[in-house]
Amino acid sequence: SDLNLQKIHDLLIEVAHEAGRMMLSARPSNESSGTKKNTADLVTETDRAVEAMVSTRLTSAYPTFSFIGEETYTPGLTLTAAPTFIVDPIDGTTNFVHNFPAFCISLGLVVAHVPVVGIVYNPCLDELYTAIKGSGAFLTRNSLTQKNSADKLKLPHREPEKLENLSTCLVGAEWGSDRSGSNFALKSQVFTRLAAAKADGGAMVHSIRCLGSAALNLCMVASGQQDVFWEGGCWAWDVAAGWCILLEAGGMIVGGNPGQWEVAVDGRVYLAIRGGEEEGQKKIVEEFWGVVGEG
Ligand code: LIP
Repeated sequence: SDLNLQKIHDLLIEVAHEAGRMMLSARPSNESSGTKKNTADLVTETDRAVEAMVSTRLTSAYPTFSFIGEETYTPGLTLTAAPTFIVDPIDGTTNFVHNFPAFCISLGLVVAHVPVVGIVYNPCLDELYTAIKGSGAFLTRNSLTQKNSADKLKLPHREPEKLENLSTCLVGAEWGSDRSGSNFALKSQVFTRLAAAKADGGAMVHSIRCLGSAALNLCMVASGQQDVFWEGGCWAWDVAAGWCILLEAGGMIVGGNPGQWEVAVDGRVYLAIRGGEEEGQKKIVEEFWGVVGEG
C-alpha cells in the first residue's frame, strides 16, 4: 500500500507526548472518577479529554481512516479492513487514579486487521515503546529529551535465556474489571494453577505480576522484562499497539482458541510470549494451556 507508516508513527509520537502532558497535569481522584460497568471499571475526565484530543488530531490528519477509541466505542462497532486508528487514551486508568506509575496511552494503526504501527507511552517514566511492522521495535527512555537514535534501544534489550518451561517464567496476569461468574472462575483458575506447587499439577512460576495495563504488559514481554502475559477480556484498544511492538521484538501472541489470531473488538483471552526460538515459544503455549485449561 502507499501508506507512509513512518509519517504516521512520527505523528503518533507527537500525540502521545501531548497526551502524557495532559495526564501528568491532571489531578484525578476516586471522588472525581466515574465508573462504567461496575465499581472496578474506572473512567476519568482525563480519559475523555485525551481521547477527544487524539481523535481530533488523527481524524484531521487522516480523514479517510477509521477511528476506534475506548471511550467512544459503542457495542456493535466492528473493525473493518480499512486503515483504523485504535486508541486507548489511558490504559491503566485505575493506576492513573491511584497515582501508581504504570499507565500509558496506547496508539495503534491496524490495516486489514494487522497491527502495523504501535506507540505506547508511559508519561510517569517517560518511556516510549514504538514499532513499525517490518522495522523492529524500540524503547526510548527519557523520550522527551531524546536527541538522537542512540537513545533508542532495539527490543528485546537483553538477550533472554532460552524459554525452557513455565516454571522459570515471570508471568504477568490481570484480574481486569470483570469479576463475576465464569469470568471470575477463569481468572481465579489461572492465578491458582500458575502459583501452585508443581506437585499439585500447577506450574509454580517464578511469580505473577499484575501491572494494571495490558499495553504496558505487552511491552514488558516485548522487552524481555517479563516472559509471559495472560489476560482474559482484552479489547482491541488494549492490545493493538502492544501487539505490533511485541511481534516486532520477536514475541508471539495467541489466544485460548486455535485458528487465525487477529485483533478484534470483543474482549478476548490473550496470551503473549516473549522472543526466543519458536520451538520454546510453542512449548510454553502448550504448557500454559495444559496447566490452566483453555479459556
Ligand atoms: C485496563 C487494562 C487492564 C485490564 C483492565 C482494563 P483501562 O484498561 O489495560 O490491564 O486488566 O481490564 O481493561 O480500562 O485502564 O483502559
